[in-house]
Amino acid sequence: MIIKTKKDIPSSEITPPEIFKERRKFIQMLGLTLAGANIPSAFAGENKVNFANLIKSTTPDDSLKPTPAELVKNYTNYYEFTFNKDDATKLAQSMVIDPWSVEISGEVEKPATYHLEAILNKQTLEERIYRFRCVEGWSMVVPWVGFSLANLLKMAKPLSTAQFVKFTTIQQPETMPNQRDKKMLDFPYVEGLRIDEAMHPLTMLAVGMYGETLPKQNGAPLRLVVPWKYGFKSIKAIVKIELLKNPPLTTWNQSAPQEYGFYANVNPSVPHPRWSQNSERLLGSGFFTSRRQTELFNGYSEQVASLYQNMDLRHFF
Ligand SMILES: Nc1nc2c(c(=O)[nH]1)N[C@H]1C(S)=C(S)[C@@H](COP(=O)(O)O)O[C@H]1N2
Ligand SMILES: [Mo]
Repeated sequence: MIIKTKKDIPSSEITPPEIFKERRKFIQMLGLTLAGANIPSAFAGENKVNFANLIKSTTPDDSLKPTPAELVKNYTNYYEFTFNKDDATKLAQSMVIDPWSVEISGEVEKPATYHLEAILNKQTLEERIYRFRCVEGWSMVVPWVGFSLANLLKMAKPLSTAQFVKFTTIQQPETMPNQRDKKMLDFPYVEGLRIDEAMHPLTMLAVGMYGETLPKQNGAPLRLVVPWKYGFKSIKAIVKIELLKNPPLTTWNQSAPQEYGFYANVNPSVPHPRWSQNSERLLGSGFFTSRRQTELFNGYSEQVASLYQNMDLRHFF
């Protein structure tokens, strides 16, 4: 079992019963046992309540109803395996994700390679319900479980020269057919953020969703989630995080620079060269339901617009 939790919060008294129950369920799903009355602290807690409130106050309530889990688990983009959204669920099951470690290097005081357990032992997991908008024009609402990327980056002590963060997906050609055949994209899959985007409190690393360990097809055991950017920025199965002076070359930007920018902020007024980004099909909303209007920054303007104050978003796409 790859996911361990801290065992140092003494009693259930401080936790509202609902959350305690969910936490118990989550821990059981991870195959962990509760030692006596001790509650491992790595799930939910106060953060979950507070964070959910924060998000709900800035997005319409009805649209934050989570998309049915079965849809999210069976309609995935994972190009290392397939270009077909229905097939990754099955194909990704051959991935080997235990043991798992993540290298953090570059412009940091303390470069290190951490076992995933060591990372999680230092984190309090939170559930965060985020909108997720793919550049192809579909969207979903997902209750992710994870922690702020900033928490992990701080462990490595970034130097003042660290201006960008580069993320790399695992190379596992034995289980990933399109890596073997070198099809369509240059692998490994690489993504990147500016340092202030990476440190933003909305930016998270997810290890679970819907109160369960992250399914392999959704990016297990560790993926990025950046809710105000198009889905391709939310890179799966991360094994390397590098802090850099200069912007990294990212997979989609490199393969089609005129179609996929480095920033890739959700923006209904900047069309993809081949289709409008004005609206989206919310998964599970039904055949006869009209498409929903896509929002600037995917609805997170209040939290992130200040990051782009001096940029013309029509050009930096
Ligand atoms: N390594 C890797 N990460 C990836 C992808 C991929 O093909 N490989 N697809 C991206 C795209 S295009 C989207 S929309 C989201 C989809 O996440 P989901 O399949 O969990 O819905 O993952 C992103 N992260
Ligand atoms: Mo996507």
